[in-house]
Amino acid sequence: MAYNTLVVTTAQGVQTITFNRPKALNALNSELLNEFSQALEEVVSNEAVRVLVLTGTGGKAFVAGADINELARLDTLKAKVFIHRGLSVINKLAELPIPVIAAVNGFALGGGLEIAMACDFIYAAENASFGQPEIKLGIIPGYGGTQRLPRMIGPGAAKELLYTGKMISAEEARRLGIVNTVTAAGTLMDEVMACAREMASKGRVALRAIKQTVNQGLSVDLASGLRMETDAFALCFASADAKEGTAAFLEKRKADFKGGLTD
Ligand code: DAK
Repeated sequence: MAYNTLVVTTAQGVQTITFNRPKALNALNSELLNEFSQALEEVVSNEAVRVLVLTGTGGKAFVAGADINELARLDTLKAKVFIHRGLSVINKLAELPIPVIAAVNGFALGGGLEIAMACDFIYAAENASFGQPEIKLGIIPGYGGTQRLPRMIGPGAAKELLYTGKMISAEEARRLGIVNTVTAAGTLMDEVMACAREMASKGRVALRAIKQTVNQGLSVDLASGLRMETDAFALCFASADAKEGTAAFLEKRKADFKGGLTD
């Protein structure tokens, strides 16, 4: 499907969705949110996609937040619709059954950082910058920033960013634990793709089980999380990929995971 505000490409099991409103630094307007929601639906229904990568068009921005032109026109009732639409997209992203990497190539501000944090992890170009500037607009984050950021970096560091709205560099974001890897600007996508292809070559059922167990385990006590792990571990043995992985080891060959969801 063709989109106005996104570019979608797929190669070797890795789909890349590029936010594409360069004149507005890829800010999130209603059209982009609607198209992103549709693109995520298509990812869920396409078994050939094993890993998703999100990035922004141009060298300047991943996503510079919600579109402030639209924000300025909100009243309370319109804000409710805006909240509902935005949250359902972020939840859909966070709950995708495949790994998602945010390749942050520039500004990741406000809703842009919130999208990146809803991915499984973040790679950033050295020129990228991060922040939750909502406080400067007299509002607060609405796509999970008050919840995901403290869970990621602890309440003290998160509150400082949330209360001041200041921007931090890619290197500072790595030091705080927001970003896994910082790359040279020109090599970001190569490094992200190498990581994505590595994951895409693994068993789909096991990847899904790890993602769900880690994510759900973070909001329960350790004993409950360990029980989830036990169930997910057992479930993996229903997959052809588990048989292939163990057989390949014993036969001293490289595993060829097909990624099927059933035996
Ligand atoms: N919205 C609309 N246009 C934007 C934009 C944005 N967020 N960010 C940049 N642009 C536009 C600029 O207006 C400019 O357009 P023209 O003037 O050329 O037409 C163009 O992009 C280039 O920007 P600059 O000229 O400003 O470029 P600079 O390099 O000088 O500065 C910057 C880059 C990223 C530092 C600056 O553009 C900036 O501060 N942008 C705004 C960042 C920001 O505050 N983002 C919004 C955060 S608030 C909600 C859920 C979520 C949210 C809200 C509600 N609910 C559930 C209700 C989310 C809120 C946010 O994300």
